[in-house]
Amino acid sequence: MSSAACIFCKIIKGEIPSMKLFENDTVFAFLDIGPLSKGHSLVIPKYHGAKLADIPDDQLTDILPTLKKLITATGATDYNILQNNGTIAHQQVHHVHFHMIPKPNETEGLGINWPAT
Ligand code: IU
Repeated sequence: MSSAACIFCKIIKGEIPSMKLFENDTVFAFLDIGPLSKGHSLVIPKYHGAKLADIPDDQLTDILPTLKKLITATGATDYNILQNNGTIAHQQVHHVHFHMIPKPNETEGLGINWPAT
């Protein structure tokens, strides 16, 4: 299921370009266009739904393993996983997405190393 008007569905379909990091049958991962830190990335289910409770269980199983891949790829040792649902909760894009936000070590910095080894 996808929504013609949804910007993240357009990113999944390649109609809008993105810095893609990973893709399989159910998930798509890419760099956030407005990063809060270097390596800030998003993991989204391909199934279109605005909030987590809208997504079938079998469309969510690859989300956490993909977040782990991004953590490994950035080399992040400290990071936040964030997932906003609803306008009051500061959700701006109404297609479920999980943020992976590295908290950089100021002396080392962070680079992206992809694919993860
Ligand atoms: P939020 O959880 O809905 O508040 O976060 C939306 C995120 O989507 C935000 O960090 C944006 O920078 C990001 N984003 C993006 O990466 N690419 C886009 O085309 C759009 C938003 I629109």
